[in-house]
Amino acid sequence: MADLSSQGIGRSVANAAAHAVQGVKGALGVGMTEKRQQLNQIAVQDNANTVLTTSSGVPITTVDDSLKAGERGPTLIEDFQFRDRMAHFDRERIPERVVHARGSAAHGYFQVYESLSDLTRAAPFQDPSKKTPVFVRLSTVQGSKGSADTVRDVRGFATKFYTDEGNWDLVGNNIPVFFIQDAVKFPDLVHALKPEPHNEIPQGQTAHDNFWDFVSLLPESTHMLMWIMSDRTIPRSFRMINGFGVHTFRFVNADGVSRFVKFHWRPVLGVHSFIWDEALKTAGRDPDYLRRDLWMSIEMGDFPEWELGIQVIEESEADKLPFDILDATKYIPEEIVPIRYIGKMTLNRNPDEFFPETEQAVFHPGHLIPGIDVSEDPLLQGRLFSYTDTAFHRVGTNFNELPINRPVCPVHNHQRGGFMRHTIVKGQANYHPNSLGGGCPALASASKGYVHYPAPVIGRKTSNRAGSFSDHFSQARMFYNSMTDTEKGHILGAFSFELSKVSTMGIRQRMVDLLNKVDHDLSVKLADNLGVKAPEKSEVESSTKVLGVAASPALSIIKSNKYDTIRGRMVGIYIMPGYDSTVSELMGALTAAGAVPLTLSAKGGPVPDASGSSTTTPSFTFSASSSTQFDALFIPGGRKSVDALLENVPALVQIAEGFKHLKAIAAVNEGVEVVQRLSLMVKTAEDNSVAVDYGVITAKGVGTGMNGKLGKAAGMAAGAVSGATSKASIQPGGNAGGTSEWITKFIETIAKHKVWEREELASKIVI
Ligand code: HDE
Repeated sequence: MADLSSQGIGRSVANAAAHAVQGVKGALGVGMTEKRQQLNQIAVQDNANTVLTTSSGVPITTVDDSLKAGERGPTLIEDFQFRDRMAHFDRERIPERVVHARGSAAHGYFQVYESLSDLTRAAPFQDPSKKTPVFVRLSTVQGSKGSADTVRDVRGFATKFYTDEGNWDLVGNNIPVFFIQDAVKFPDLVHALKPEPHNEIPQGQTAHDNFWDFVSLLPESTHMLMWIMSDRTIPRSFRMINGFGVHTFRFVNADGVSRFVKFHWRPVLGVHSFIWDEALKTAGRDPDYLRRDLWMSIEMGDFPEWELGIQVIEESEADKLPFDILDATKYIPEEIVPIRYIGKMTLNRNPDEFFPETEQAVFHPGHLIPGIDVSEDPLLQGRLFSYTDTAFHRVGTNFNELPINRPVCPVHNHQRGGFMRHTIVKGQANYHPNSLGGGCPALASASKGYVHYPAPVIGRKTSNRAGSFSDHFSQARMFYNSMTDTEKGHILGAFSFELSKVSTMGIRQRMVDLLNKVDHDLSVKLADNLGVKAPEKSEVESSTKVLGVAASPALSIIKSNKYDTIRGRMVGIYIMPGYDSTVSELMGALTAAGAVPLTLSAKGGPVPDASGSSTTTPSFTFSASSSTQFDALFIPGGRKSVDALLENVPALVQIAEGFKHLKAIAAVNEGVEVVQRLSLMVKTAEDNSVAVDYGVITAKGVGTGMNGKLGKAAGMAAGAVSGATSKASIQPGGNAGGTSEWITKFIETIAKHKVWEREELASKIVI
């Protein structure tokens, strides 16, 4: 969504200016995190005003022809420049990650709200004035490195905290539970969900026989299946996903007191998802959609933010829970242990280069720091081996020396050698204890160094699984019961889509029978959709609660969101020559509210407005764009513009599709005819009135008559005055005579993300 309009250019100019300021501040290291300063010192180089050289530094005079014996003779092996270029090129690719191969990342910082020293001695949680540098990689799980972004899949949410006491990696997902309870099963899980071994199909999805064969035989995966069939696996933006540590970890304070802790990331913009048809279409139209959205928001200075939440459980209390805190298929409802939000993370810088930063980044749940320890969760335990093991294979023995993985604090140890070793350690003593090195590096004191929490270990060697890991359905039921009817409909739709792609009917039947243990009604409807036998109602079904909690509203995206901002929302404005002044008024108000207005038209180049006194250069043309790029759509007035729009099928299809995808739509003055032309079956405004019907805002007799910059300024000013449009939060009904009523209604509807009550009506729109 590179924004090529004048606004966009304006923004990039402002941005270039910001970058220039950043550059100066950078040179002076002002406002830079230690990590950025370190990267600038040890790795980042700028090729501007430089001479081309070989990798051994020899200035190169030509790169167009190899050295040959005669102009038409054979290439000479002595052409070291040829060999230098070709040999390195031949080895550019490293193995992709065995899972989570497709990902995007950004730099930023974390800041705690107040010291947590009573709970933990971990460095990021001590000093509220301290900005701890972070690097965050967001990924899908199943697809290969080049797969599409908006597939239905779990999202990885891996955060590397560069602290003064070493790197801490919180390597989580956007789903708080997992498929399996013990890591030993991970290779089977990944083989089942990945493309099938005989034909390497499908890419980037679980809708195939192997996956459903595996999970339908593995009741412990039922809770996770409910989560992945919910809208959480089709996110609208990486900026709008939760993050969860999944496992139970330990917080250990300076007195060595340990408490169990679960980690949560809550996006400031709220959790928002596509609807399935939108995600499918976007995967085809723009495989880089989520990567581009993250990149552009940061380039535009609209920095994504998450609050970090913790659920703390006294070790003595853990056994009172009706499920095992070491079982990663279980979630602790907020009703039982509230989430305390303790700090905020802001991502404010894109990588300078993808490969050395994002591709070579190694996240490892075993990268722990004093004050944070693991639990005996058997899923986590296995991960403590796998991540470094796979990094040695994928990146190399000395991966932690690579700039992106290197801690910002000093590293001193007796590790030596290994491929591509960077560090040169002076002195002869490369062992501990030593006297020839003055006993250095010396051991840290218990108060300074890492001390594993001496958790009691009870029992004999066994591969038996604890009985407390057994209940696979209560939480799956609690999750389903926490959904709104709209969300339940989406879960049924997702199971139906996925299992209708499973050719083995026995697997379909098995899944229906398994889900009968979660919700009878769901399994009966699914059986009907899949053409298999509907199961009998099973006994356990309706009763069980989780410690008295039958449903947790926090699990429902629709129930738990605040809908108080349109920050970072993309609004498509459909103009043709002759559009009226409502365009600038709306653009001003949207910009004031932190949204991104983007114009599109039939052709590129400046488009004159009705007064002919000002023009707008569209960001996109109708044929090179789609409504799936936008969160909301606007059709302005202007006789000539609307007459042309009514004849422009690509534009009409986009608007109808936006209606089908439950987006807020506004149309004013003559623009209302477009809504009527598309027979969207909604009530529209009479003369000099505003109407809102199924999230379609129409108005007649509106517009300041002021075009161009003046009109926009008026819109921004009005917006700021009425408070109906502020970056912080939208004041429903706020319209103290500032912003036009239709704009306020439009913005309130955009803030709702989707017009869920339109779902039934929209399903009748044929496009
Ligand atoms: Fe991973 N996981 N995983 N995983 N995982 C990897 O490490 C593994 C699990 C997660 O952006 C791999 O560097 C095992 C749960 C993320 O670079 C590998 C088990 C959760 C990422 C690996 C799990 C995750 C990975 C592959 C079962 C959520 C991407 C490439 C026990 C809490 C990190 C790599 C990045 C990556 C192993 C289960 C999250 C193979 C053995 C549960 C976010 O090491």
